[in-house]
Amino acid sequence: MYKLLKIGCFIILSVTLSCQGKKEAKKPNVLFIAVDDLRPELGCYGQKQIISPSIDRLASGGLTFINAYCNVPVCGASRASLLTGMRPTADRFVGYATRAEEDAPQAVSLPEVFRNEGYYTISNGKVFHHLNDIRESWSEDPWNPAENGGSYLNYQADTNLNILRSGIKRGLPYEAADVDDNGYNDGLLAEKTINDLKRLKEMGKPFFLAAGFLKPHLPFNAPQKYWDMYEPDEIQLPDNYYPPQGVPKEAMHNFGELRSYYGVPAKGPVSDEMALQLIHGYYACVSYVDAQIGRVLDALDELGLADNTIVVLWGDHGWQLGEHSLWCKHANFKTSLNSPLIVKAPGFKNAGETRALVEFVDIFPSLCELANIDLPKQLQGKSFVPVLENPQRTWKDAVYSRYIRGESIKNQRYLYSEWTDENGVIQGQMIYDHNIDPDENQNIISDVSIQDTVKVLQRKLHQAIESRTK
Ligand SMILES: [Ca+2]
Repeated sequence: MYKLLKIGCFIILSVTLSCQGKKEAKKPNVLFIAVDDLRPELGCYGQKQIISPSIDRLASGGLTFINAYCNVPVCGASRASLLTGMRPTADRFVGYATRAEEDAPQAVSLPEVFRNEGYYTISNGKVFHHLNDIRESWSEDPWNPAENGGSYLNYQADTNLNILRSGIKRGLPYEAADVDDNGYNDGLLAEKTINDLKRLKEMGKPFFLAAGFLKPHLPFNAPQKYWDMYEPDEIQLPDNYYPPQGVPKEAMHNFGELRSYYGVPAKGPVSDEMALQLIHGYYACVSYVDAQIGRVLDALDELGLADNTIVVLWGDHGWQLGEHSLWCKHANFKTSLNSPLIVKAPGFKNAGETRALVEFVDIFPSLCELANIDLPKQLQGKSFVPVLENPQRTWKDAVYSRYIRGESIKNQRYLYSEWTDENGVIQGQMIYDHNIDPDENQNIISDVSIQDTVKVLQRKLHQAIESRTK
């Protein structure tokens, strides 16, 4: 009798343990890859000139969102919005140096939600703009090679180091140094992330591992070999190296960020020679960072973690590489707002691309749904998991972005933006028809035939602005 009882207890205990084991095993890990200033100029976005085999490989096993829009086209604000799942307003998530914990003190962050569910959470590189923002998000101190003993400028060439030492200005906005991958920050970041993957595997807990790569943010510094991947003769200025016809002045800017570097004039256009070097340098940085991402993805495979890990890769906003005669981000054009987003999740075999409109506030609820985690109250986006299930399905009819006073609404066909003064009086408007003008060269706001469309978009935009103030 005692023996039977003992066997019975053993069976019950075994079943309980194995169920717990199963439940633990089902919790997917998250590899959360942010890439600073990466625009969707990648092979998997149909761009032929760029060399991005690692990101393309990730995309081939996941879903590429062709129409992903950031909610605010500047680093700190975009990240704070994405990581809290809340939209920017006139008072919240405005500039590059946004602190999420100051602008949204009530918010629980995306990694914090996972940490509260028993995940081990790690932040490497640039995830929040400030390393210690919402510190309770992370199981251990966040680490960034640019801050832990390094620098964001990260120059290695004497020319630039000498300019920097002179104290006149930063160095040039680019450099090609004869160093190996770990000679710049992102190589070190890949190495730390790979070591963390090994450590996390040993630990055996579900994890949320964030790797925030620092390139292709200015300055465009990359090892020489990545510059050598591109023939200088094949680098060209964009077809629309001029402002759109009929553009309101509010839409344009002076690309002050670029002007803080040596050799860039205080006003007016950069020389064509520098423009081509900038494009070449951006490409070199994309290929450099792509190779570092490849190292991390290889490690994920080799450690046998890939099958149970959600991989999400995003660039925090777009970038003008001369389009509209602009450089940098900070604008309401598609070139600043349309951003890369690739998601590979266990159990979803629909590799390919989707044209569904999604926005960065949707990432938070999507990752929660994929990991079966309850949503915190503050979220203002919508999970796009149904799009992972069926990439062709009808989805959001519009997405929204804002920058300073410019408010934008994008539907499948149009991108409409408006700027108002303190009293709500409209100062500038622009609308582009992406069906016939995907590069946004002609603002058609004055066309008689577009006025009804503008009214509809305006009404939706104003309703959205009112609803996001919480
Ligand atoms: Ca950025």
